[in-house]
Parts: sequence; structure tokens; C-alpha cells
Amino acid sequence: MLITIEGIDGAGKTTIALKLYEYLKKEKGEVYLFREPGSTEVGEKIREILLMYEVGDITELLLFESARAELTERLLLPLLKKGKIVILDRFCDSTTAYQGYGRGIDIEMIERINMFASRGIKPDLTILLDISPEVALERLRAKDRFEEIDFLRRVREGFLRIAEKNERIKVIKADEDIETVFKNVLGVVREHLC
Ligand code: T5A
Repeated sequence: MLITIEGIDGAGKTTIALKLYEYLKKEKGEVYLFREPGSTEVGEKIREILLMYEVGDITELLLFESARAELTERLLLPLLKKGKIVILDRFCDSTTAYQGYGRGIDIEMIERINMFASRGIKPDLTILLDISPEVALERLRAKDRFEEIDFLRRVREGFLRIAEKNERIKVIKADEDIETVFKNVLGVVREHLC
């Protein structure tokens, strides 16, 4: 089973993904937690490159997709074939939302490249942590990070549009306290694990 966690920067994905991982590990035993871009040697190098250099929009898209192809090949495919539970902090929906709705690259083309890089793997469940960019930015500011609000607004709208088109995506309000958000996430995950 593949569970992906999505949302704009500062929505709380990393916090919730870790809590879910710890919970499911106790309950189910073998569970894996990965992040995009990253979780493989090459994927982590690509993350460093993306943090270090300002690259063009197409280069950025292809770097995210390369990290995804590596993760898919080395970890996702083998683990999912064995029936393991995998939690993934961002996946293809992030590329559609950020590079498509955020940066304006053709969405149909992104979806095709997403399919290619992920070998057509579809998450069984996607948790979309939805939060206003204003609240997300406050959280990021506390960590000395700054993002452009208009960009985050477009990305949030993009995520919500993707959610409208895909039943696997469950939208959870992420501006409540961490325990409340987690309780709501767990409710949805439990329904899918039964
Ligand atoms: N990207 C990624 C693309 O453009 N295209 C792609 O295809 C992919 C895969 C890196 C960047 O790459 C882009 C998106 C990103 O800009 P990332 O590492 O996932 O991706 O970056 P962020 O989303 O920015 O990760 P963050 O860790 O900063 O944000 P999270 O994971 O959403 O939030 P989290 O859990 O770290 O929480 C942020 C802060 O808020 C607090 C936490 O303690 C933390 O301090 N917090 C809460 N505070 C109050 N109430 C709550 N409910 C809270 N939940 C968390």
C-alpha cells in the first residue's frame, strides 16, 4: 500500500508523515517512510542541487522527475511488489501542483512525465494537508524560510483541483493543532487499511 502526503510548503507534511510512520510501525510492523526528492543516494544529491542552484523551470521539472525515477526503481517498485506499506512525503501530485499550476508548465505533459518516471504507480491513498498560504508562511518564517505567497496560492489551488479529479485524494484541514490534524489523518488511513 502506498500512502502519499501532499500540500504546500509548511502544511505539516513531514510532521504528519513521521507521526503516521511511528503509529503504523507499532500497529503493522514493517513500514517505510520516504521523501521526494530524496531517499536514495542520487535523489538526495538532486535535492542538494535544487537547494544550491537556481535552475530553469524545465531543468527543475526534470530533476524532480529524475529523483522520482530513481526512488521508483530502487525502492517503491520492489517494496510495493512485496506488499509493504510505504508512506511517501510528496509524489507526482507535487509536480503537477508546483511545476504545472505554480510555474505554468503544460499539465498534460507533466502528467505524462509523472507516469513515465513513476512507472504508472498510483498511490492507494493521498492525504492532502490543506492550509492557507498565510498560515503556512508563518510556520516557515519561524524556521527562517521565506516563499512567495502568490506562488503558494497557485500551488494550493492546483492541489485542490487535482483533489477534485481524484477520489484517492482526501483533503484534511491542516491549520489546526498537530494532534487534531493527526487524528483526522488517522481516521482516513484506518478506513483504507481495513
Ligand atoms: N517540489 C517538490 C516541487 O516543486 N516539485 C516536486 O515534484 C516535488 C517533489 C522541497 C521543495 O520542493 C518542491 C516543494 C518544496 O518547495 P519539501 O522538502 O517537501 O520539498 O519542502 P517543504 O514542503 O517546504 O517541507 P517542510 O518540511 O518545510 O514543510 P512541511 O513538511 O509541510 O511542514 P513541517 O511538518 O516541516 O512543518 C513546518 C513547521 O510547522 C510546524 C512544524 O513543527 C514545523 O516547525 N507545524 C505545525 N505548527 C502548528 N500546527 C500544526 N498543525 C503544525 N504542523 C507542523
